[in-house]
Amino acid sequence: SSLTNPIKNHPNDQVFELPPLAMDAEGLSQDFKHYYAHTFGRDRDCQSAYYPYKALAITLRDRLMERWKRTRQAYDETRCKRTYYLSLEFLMGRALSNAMLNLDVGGPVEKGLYDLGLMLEEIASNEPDPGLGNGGLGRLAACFLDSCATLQLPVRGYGLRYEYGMFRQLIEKGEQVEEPDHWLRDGNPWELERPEFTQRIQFGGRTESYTDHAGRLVSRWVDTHDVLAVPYDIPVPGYRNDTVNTLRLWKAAATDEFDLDEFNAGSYPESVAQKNAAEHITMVLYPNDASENGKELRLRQQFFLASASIKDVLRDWVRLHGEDFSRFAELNCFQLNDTHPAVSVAELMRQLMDDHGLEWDKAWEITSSTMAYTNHTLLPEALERWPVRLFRQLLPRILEIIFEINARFLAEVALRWPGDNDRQRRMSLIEEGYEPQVRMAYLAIVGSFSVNGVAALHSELLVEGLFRDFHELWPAKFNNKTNGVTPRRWLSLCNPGLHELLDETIGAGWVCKLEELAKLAPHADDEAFRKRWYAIKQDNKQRLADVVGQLCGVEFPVDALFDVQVKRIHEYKRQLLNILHVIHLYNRIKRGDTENWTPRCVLIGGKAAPGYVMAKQIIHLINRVASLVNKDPATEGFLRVAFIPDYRVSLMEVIAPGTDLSEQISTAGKEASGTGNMKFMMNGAVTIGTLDGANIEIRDQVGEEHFFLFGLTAAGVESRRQHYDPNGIIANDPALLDVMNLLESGHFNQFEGGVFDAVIGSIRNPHDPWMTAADFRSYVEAQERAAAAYRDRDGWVRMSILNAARSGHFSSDRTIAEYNEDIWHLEQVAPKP
Ligand code: B1H
Repeated sequence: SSLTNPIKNHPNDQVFELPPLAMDAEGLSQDFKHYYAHTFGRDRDCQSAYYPYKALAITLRDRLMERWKRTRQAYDETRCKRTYYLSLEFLMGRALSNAMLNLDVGGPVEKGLYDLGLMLEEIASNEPDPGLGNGGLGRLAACFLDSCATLQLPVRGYGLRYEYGMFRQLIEKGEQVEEPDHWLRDGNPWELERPEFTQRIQFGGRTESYTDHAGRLVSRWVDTHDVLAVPYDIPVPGYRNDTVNTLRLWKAAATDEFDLDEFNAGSYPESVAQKNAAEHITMVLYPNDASENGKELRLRQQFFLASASIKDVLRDWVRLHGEDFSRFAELNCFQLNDTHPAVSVAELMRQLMDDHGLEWDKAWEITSSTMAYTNHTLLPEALERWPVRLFRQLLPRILEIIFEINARFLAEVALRWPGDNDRQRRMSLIEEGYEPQVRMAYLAIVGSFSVNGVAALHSELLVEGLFRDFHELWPAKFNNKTNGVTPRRWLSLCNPGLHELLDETIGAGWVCKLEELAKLAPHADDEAFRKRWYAIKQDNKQRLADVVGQLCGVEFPVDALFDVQVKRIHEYKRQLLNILHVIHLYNRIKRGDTENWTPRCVLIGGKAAPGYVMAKQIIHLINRVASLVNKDPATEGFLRVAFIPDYRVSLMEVIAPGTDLSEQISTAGKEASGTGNMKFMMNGAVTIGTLDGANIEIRDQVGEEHFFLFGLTAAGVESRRQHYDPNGIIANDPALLDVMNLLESGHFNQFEGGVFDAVIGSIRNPHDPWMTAADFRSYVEAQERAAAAYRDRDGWVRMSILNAARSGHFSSDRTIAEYNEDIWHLEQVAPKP
């Protein structure tokens, strides 16, 4: 198409040199009016709130655009080393306020709009919240891109431009209902289509061997059904530093070729309609968090991302360095966000050999020194395995390469442990059996020079358990990178009240040097400071209470303890334990056991994967408990419970600042890290939690006296398994017995016989992997300590201040600095002024 035709008469670059755009209120509002009236052709009669948003977005995008080009030029001209963050998910959240913060134009924009009689906040609320991710893993990718741009590291994100992101969650009669999220319907002002960088991706077909011009017998992939990959670039601005990095998202498009046989048979419409199938690849995000589903379309998505991104990188390499790949590994690194893009290992081999003529050893040398893999979970249900049969059908050339990698790898294992056939079987990239499978995590480990977990405990458990054999073979490959979150979105943007107090108290340096929050600690002893801290928290709680009122129809009084658990719904995260505690509190109220009571508002939110029946039942139960508790007059002034629908990034921006008590109560050893725990801590919430994931490091930082710890340790969980007796525990704990009796009496499902049998039954199951009953007693006691602590306002506010003060370690700037120091080795590159 003309979009992809190369230009012959290249205009002089100076033609496109433009003076910098105005950053003051007047200049910004001038542009805003121009886009609103001239570009979008709206006037005061337009009733849609969307156009003012769009005009403002384009106004800001122009300012990013200038800096974007200078950043690209700086990277090109310095020939610097680069890293590519490959991920099936990027949960970016809203871009507008982030762009304003990073460009430092918040004040002028607000004033410019105000002078036009417009309210910035109302306009900004019209931006859809792009949900191109499930949860922690996708949001981590977004925080990482933010930190890379802020640290001026040449890192580019590669992902998929899903037409439909994470489903919208409605609650009907207490149950989750999914609605498609067509987030692109009104266009996306933040993306820039780049059809000139379209790539052609192969699927299907077969391999054949032939003799190349050098007389070597080689393999090639033929008779393929190709799909085009069209890139859309999203700007990723750094914090006030003129760097704008790129997130490149691929959209699938049909080629303009016809199936000639069908065409000639006269089935023209059928032949055109077939093109549709190609475009399905990037239609929808798979809504599973921490579990795989093994669908063919998902493998297509994975290969589509891997192939398009690697082709893009190699084309750029050839543009700058020609066909000489000898320095490629020195100047490039791919970071694999879990095993979802792990097929990249084989695909880079394929492109180096089949498209660029390298021999195996050279290609392997390059591949295995450019790939790095991050593992995000130990849960067996999340470990990706693809049937060999599916690979053979969809990616025959890739399968050939995986077999060859495996043969060479197993030879290495045999050399190190001669005759240890069991070990070879354990470590093989292919799991044998009725339906042989490719183990994607093993492919990622064998093909990478670095393998990391996402919190200290998680990384330890990886090398002691799942990856033990590989650790024995290559101990130096394995490392830890404890997760972090960006303080720009998760403090500066979402908590303006606290932001202002911090600037005034310790200066503005904390935004990029979050360790400086430590300077807050002495102020915890200052009564006047505590008063201001408390006032800000109460304002934020009111803001949250307003949202809960609107979305749940439940009134949250702000003098109560706000107790919050928001995250994907999963058995291992134990929302069920939370609700057992709520029922226990309800029982206490009913029996009049309310002396020295701390009023409490419990908020729970999160999506269940649509096919995860148990998770959906848990949501149903939470809603039933909430409505019963809230409408019982006995609970007035003591307890309120709400389930907040459609939990997402923009809601967390209101929830984290308004929370007193952060629930991080997973079964120890199961939550790889958690990142919500860090967002709460930064905003001055105190954690009630188990010794799991990054909770352990949070507690180390803040001190045990400022953290409500409960529950078995990871080792304790494993040793208890053999003789776990939940029924004995229930029988011997009157409080838990009361809770179970109320649940089992059908009190929460009158006229809906049996709907909660599976959830309730799981608690009594001696094989319950999540051991909910085992931790109940200790959880209730920790909750009692938290409630008592909250009654001592000064003590609580001190604790809140110290939590924020010691959260500096959990900035993703620290995490990314470690990735760079230990894995990427990138130089900082600043754009020229
Ligand atoms: C995490 C996932 C995940 N771990 C499969 N694994 C998916 C697995 O679509 N899929 O197939 C999607 C997501 N997500 C989370 O990663 C961990 O559970 C958190 O503990 C961790 O904080 C987060 C970021 O490292």
